Amino acid sequence: MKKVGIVMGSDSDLPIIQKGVDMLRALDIPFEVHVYSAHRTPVEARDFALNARENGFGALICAAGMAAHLAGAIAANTTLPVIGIPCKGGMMDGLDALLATVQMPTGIPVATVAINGAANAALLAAQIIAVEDAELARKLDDKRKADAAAVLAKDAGILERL
Ligand code: RP5
Repeated sequence: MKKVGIVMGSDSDLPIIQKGVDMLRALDIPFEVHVYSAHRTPVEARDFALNARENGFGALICAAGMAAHLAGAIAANTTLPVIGIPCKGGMMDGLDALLATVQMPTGIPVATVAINGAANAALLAAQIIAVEDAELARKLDDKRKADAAAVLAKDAGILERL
């Protein structure tokens, strides 16, 4: 199976990506986690992106806050699908990172999830990998069913909680 790469701009982003790591582990998807900054380590970030396909990655997740250029900088150097997680924090509490991540120029797409949306980023990466992996697609179907059953169980019990 192809790996998912998670890159964060700083180790201070670690608590945010934890839910994504947990999701990939729950789905038995191989992954790597790296700290590369678009600004502080631009050469390492570029080299990671340039080599990602031949290194066995199928999708990349990039988490960064504030002037969040990491996902775009990675996407500029690979045609693998790149998913951006804008991280909460800074003066604008993540809105700055959301806009920096989502407003990509035509030709270099970044699939941007919600601020701190690491679980959805991992699920989207899983769905990308699952295009060519029937077993993983089945796990994702099972998860959808389990999630729906959990909501319906709450529906059945909601009156007792009022
Ligand atoms: C961004 O700046 C990082 O992704 C992080 O969200 C934010 C702050 O980084 P540190 O100053 O904590 O290293 O580049």
